[in-house]
Amino acid sequence: MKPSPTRLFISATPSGNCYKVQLQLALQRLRCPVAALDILADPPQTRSPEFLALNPSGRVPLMKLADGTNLAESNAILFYLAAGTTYLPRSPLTAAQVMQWMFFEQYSHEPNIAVLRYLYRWGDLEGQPEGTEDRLRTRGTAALKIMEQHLSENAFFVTDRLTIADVSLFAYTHVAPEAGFSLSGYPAIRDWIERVKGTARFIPMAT
Ligand SMILES: N[C@@H](CCC(=O)N[C@@H](CS)C(=O)NCC(=O)O)C(=O)O
Repeated sequence: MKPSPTRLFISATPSGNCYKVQLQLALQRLRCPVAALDILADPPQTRSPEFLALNPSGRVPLMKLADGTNLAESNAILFYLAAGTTYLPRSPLTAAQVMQWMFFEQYSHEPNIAVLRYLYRWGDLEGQPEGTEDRLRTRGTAALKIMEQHLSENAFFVTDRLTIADVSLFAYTHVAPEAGFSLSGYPAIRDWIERVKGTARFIPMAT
């Protein structure tokens, strides 16, 4: 038996990393009380001594489990929730391919697209070191091209149905236009976004 989730700490500011977990909970019909922290406060509520005691990296999402475990990192939380379900296939190779895309999301996608979205919506884009926007846009575009190529031959990232690789990548891809990434040149990504949105029990991200 997996200890069940007892509390999910999220950001009050709409965050793809937090939304991934909320979407996965909804897909699996799991209920969990949510606590929203103000990450824009000075200092951010994620950096309070109380929260740092739960997650020393001072970031959300963070999921508390019934056995007292505090689980951090959005993709690790997805992995935990999905273990034993069709959202994380059992075959070692297929599971590794799910991981492959989730590491891609955290290394090549999220640090560029999510960071640029944050700077566009809430941050100080003008105050960033010269070349920041160009660098994030070039790398974010490279990630979108890799996704487009893969999705032009596959309905979902790993199997013929949605896995946590899709949930992970969906979070910041569908809001990439908020960071000035037009999806008009990415028809396969746009079709995939509609497929994910059409999944039973899908919930939208807060705006
Ligand atoms: N790699 C982490 C990134 C988490 C992250 O960057 N969280 C942001 C919100 S999206 C946060 O907590 N920011 C507040 C802070 O850094 O104090 C994950 O996937 O969970």
